[in-house]
Amino acid sequence: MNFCIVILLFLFFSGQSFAEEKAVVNEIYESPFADQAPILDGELSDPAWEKAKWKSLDKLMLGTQPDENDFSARYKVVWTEEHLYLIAEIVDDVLHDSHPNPLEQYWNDDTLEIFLDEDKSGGNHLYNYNAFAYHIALDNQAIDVGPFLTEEDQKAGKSNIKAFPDHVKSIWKRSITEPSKILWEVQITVYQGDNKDVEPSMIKPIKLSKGKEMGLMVAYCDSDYGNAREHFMGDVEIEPINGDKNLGFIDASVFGTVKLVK
Ligand SMILES: [Ca+2]
Ligand SMILES: [Ca+2]
Ligand SMILES: [Ca+2]
Ligand SMILES: [Ca+2]
Repeated sequence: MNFCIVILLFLFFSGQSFAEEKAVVNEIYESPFADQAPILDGELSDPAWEKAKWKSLDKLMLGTQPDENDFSARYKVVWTEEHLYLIAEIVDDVLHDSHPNPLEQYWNDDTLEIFLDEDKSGGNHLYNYNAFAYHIALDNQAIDVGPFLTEEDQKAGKSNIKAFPDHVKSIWKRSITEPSKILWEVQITVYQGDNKDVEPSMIKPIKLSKGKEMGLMVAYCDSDYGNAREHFMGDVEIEPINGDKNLGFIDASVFGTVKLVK
């Protein structure tokens, strides 16, 4: 074997093991049980929210680092047997929706994005339902992309980008005293996360129970002007690949972990 090839192979494999060694370990978020389910009204008044800890969306995944008036946010999660509940407290100076079609460039408008991998399998979920990336838009609709279409479906003008009204319900409200601050309250019905090649209608909701762990990453696409987001901020420290941290929309392995506790 050529000496240069041996050196290159050595560098390749030693680089791989180095990357594995310094892999980021994110803390598990412990989500408390809600004796009383929160009421979806964009307010923190439910007793259940008092039991949960805040987690910040302070990790830059794409674009430039915003100052705290441009964007800052934190969230909490609680659960019942029927639903996962999330509330996000978001400071965003400009709310902007430049693509009125909910199915068009939904990641380039102001969007609360919740990545959920029910069975915590990790792995590719871009064009399947191994995990969901719910893009919750300012109109409160949650959008994600699913499996590639057959040629027949494409010819019939069908889309593999879908809204998930049965999975996600949400409402947001501005603070009267601090108008650039909004509270966004979300109810998620958790659907099976082990489906790779099926239609959403074939995926069933599951009941939640104490001790369950799921893959979870929460993020926000901040778009204040123009037709693209300026910042994409999340709650999970991601090990970059070739400098790229925007990996969550493809690979569920980069998500953090939520553990349901009582
Ligand atoms: Ca509430
Ligand atoms: Ca902003
Ligand atoms: Ca999965
Ligand atoms: Ca914005």
